Amino acid sequence: MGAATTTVPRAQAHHPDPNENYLKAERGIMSWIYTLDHKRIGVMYLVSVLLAFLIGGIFALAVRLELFSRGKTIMDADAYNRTFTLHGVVMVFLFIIPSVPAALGNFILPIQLGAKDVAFPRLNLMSYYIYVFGACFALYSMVNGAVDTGWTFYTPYSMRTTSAVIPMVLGAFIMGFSSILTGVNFIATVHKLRAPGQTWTKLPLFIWGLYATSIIQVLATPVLAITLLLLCLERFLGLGIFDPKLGGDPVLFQHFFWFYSHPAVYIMIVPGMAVVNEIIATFSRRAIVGYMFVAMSSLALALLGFLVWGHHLFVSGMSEYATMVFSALTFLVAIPSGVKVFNWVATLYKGSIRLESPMLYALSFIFLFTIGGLTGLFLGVLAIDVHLHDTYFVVAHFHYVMVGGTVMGFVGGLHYWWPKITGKLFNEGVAKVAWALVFIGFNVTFIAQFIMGSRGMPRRYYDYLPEYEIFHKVSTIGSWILGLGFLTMAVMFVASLIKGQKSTRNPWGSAALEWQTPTPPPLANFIKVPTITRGPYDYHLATEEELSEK
Ligand code: HEM
Ligand SMILES: [Cu+2]
Repeated sequence: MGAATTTVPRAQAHHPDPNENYLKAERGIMSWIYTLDHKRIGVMYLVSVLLAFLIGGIFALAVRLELFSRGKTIMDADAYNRTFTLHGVVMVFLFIIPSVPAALGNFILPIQLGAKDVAFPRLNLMSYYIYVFGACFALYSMVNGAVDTGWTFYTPYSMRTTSAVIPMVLGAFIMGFSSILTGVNFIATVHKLRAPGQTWTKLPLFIWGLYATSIIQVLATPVLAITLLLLCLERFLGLGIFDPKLGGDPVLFQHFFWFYSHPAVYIMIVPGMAVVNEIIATFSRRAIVGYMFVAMSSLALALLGFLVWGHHLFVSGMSEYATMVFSALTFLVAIPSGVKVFNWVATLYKGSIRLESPMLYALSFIFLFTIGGLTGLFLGVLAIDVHLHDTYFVVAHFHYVMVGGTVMGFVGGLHYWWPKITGKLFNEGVAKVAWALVFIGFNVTFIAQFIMGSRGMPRRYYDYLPEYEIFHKVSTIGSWILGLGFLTMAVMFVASLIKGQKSTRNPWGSAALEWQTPTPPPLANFIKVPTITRGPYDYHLATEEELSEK
């Protein structure tokens, strides 16, 4: 069994050479549109999520610019509500959820397994087009008045507003299917297409992370789908589900929404953690300490993530008993998160560390995610959350996890696998400058928000009291540094595509399987189906030739 029996159902009419570089094996736009190659689908996702990141980033800069001074700066209150909502919706549904799994995961997962493709290549392509279809609904909403409810679509306001809620909700509904199908595909692939010798205990931790993520995607996303469908039904048919005026219960919406969306925050962070494992192993030239604990902590996060949604509703009107249970359960999720952080730090200890750009992002992840996670514990304390709920403290908390965590992991992974994907090297000096700008800009933006949040600045407000002005100013200036960092990075990657040096097979000298096949990989991923005899981080077992950077 295993990769040996993988079928590669490609356009059979003209047989492209499976040993040819995947970028060159077939040519022309049609060869991309109809491709069943997971690598090309990964690249198409990558282009799409980067575009979404750009759009979401422009909205973010606009929100920050508006808040630079009190009163009106560049837009009125109504436009402001729409802008921060669009920022949230685009970043969550169009960018961060598909970023690591669908873009990087699609490309890397089958190669790391030693497989020729994912289990269901046609389903994979369909997932991509479902994502695009859903994104079109979101775009339609944006140009038709957009949404002003916040990305959480809370009822009863989302029932009553005249903004274009329905197309946006349908867009999120449709994109959910893409997420579910990718999850199903990855689970089947990990079970069925491991190369000979690729046992569960030899799987790269990136795969364990994506496997855990897939489970959440399959189990949690349908709940969001039903919830959004109920919202549409209530709006169209006037059924009283969430709107108290019709006899519904708005808190029910919050329960449904967070029953998906708390697990969804693990759909966002676990893949980021998964990337970090690969980078840390390569750039400390060492096996990850406590491999099995790190692997199982991903599954633990996937399961525990389902038990804590109530911490978003501490002040929404739940029984006191329920709030205590949810608070206690919330502390439990810190354990598997802590396991990862401790094991990474232990891996770094006595490792031969090289501070190249992917590693800088991985280290930033550890540092920033720790701040994000620990402030989550503050919020999980009932008495403290009463004060901090719906303040900028929460905004800073989740940006430390989603940007400081997931985005750092994604961007680190993008640097790490960029030569594998494109076959080109990038300018490491410029990459380091971009990293420094991103790191400084991010902290300046959000530390200011922690402080003003703890002093009571509410989130989602258009205007503020004079005592908050200095923090808003600092935060906005931070956002410009951050934006400049990403701009520098974008220029660096485009320059690499145009005139980058050709990459060798294994530019980072990694022992992992994806670096053992040619760069860029051949259409069938490997010239010959690999037989796995050692783990991905077994530097002591890897041969000189395998680790060679030439
Ligand atoms: C150590 C783990 C974590 C703990 C203990 C934790 C705890 C919390 C708590 C208690 C809240 C509610 C605060 C309030 O609204 O008053 C919250 C909000 C939030 N958290 Fe976390 N969290 C953790 C990890 C994460 C991760 C991994 C992500 C995303 C990748 C995340 C994203 C968010 C978001 C988006 C919100 C705010 C949602 C909203 O109101 O719009 N959190 N967190
Ligand atoms: Cu949560």
